[in-house]
Amino acid sequence: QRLEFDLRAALALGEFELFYQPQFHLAENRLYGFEALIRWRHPGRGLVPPDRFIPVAEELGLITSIGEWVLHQACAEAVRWEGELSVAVNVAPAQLAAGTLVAAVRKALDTTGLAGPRLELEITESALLADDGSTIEQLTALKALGVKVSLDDFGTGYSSLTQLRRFAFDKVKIDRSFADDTAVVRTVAALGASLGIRITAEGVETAAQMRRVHQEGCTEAQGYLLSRPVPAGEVPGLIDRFR
Ligand code: G
Ligand code: G
Ligand code: MN
Ligand code: NA
Repeated sequence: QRLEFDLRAALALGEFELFYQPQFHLAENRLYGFEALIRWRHPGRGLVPPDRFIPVAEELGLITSIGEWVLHQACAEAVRWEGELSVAVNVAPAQLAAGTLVAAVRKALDTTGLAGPRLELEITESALLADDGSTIEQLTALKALGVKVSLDDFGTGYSSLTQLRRFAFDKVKIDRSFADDTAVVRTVAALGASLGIRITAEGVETAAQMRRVHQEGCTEAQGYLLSRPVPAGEVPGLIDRFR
């Protein structure tokens, strides 16, 4: 109850912030961008993780306005990073269902000056399941802006392969629950290679996993081994560390 009440005010009070986790290009052996991950800095509760409040925000109908804040904030912070690093933003299914995502992305790019190709949107397949055609249409319009579209948490749903045929995703992110499953990593990497889709291994926590996902053909990796998500202020230091 109390959480719901506070959540309604959080945006106006400026209590949200973005943490960033590095995304690493394996073949080129370099940092290429960061995934933005929202946190709620609540005065009494401390740092609230998204799993605690995103579902509530969805129920309360707050997710589109929070999502628009995330888009703007991520683009505004990324445009100041050194190099042409990309920023990946998670998009809730409700943002696509609302039909306002394309306008929100265009506005974020226009007001911050971030180039479209530096923005990646991470979509889960649940966003595509309910699609009446309008989701694919929006994703197509986003690609026309140069924005990249990734299929997130790949393998956890029950129709992942079907979703790959419905839209030309730029990237597939293998869910972190498969980080140790060589057969799955190898098969999805091979699928990506034959379809010309970049494949990210998520949840890479050990050097052995990193070697394996590289060897099996993933193009990119993300996980605690490289870095946990860090506050925006620590991003420049991380960029230096990866140079
Ligand atoms: O940040 P963490 O690793 O705890 O993220 C937990 C979950 O919350 C992940 O599924 C992630 O995709 C989701 N998440 C993080 N930030 C955002 C955001 O800005 N918008 C939406 N819709 N989901 C997010
Ligand atoms: O659903 P999505 O892939 O957007 O979620 C990202 C989530 O994964 C965030 O909660 C992030 O903190 C978490 N995460 C990122 N790297 C690792 C990792 O190496 N191990 C684990 N257990 N979680 C990770
Ligand atoms: Mn994600
Ligand atoms: Na994911």
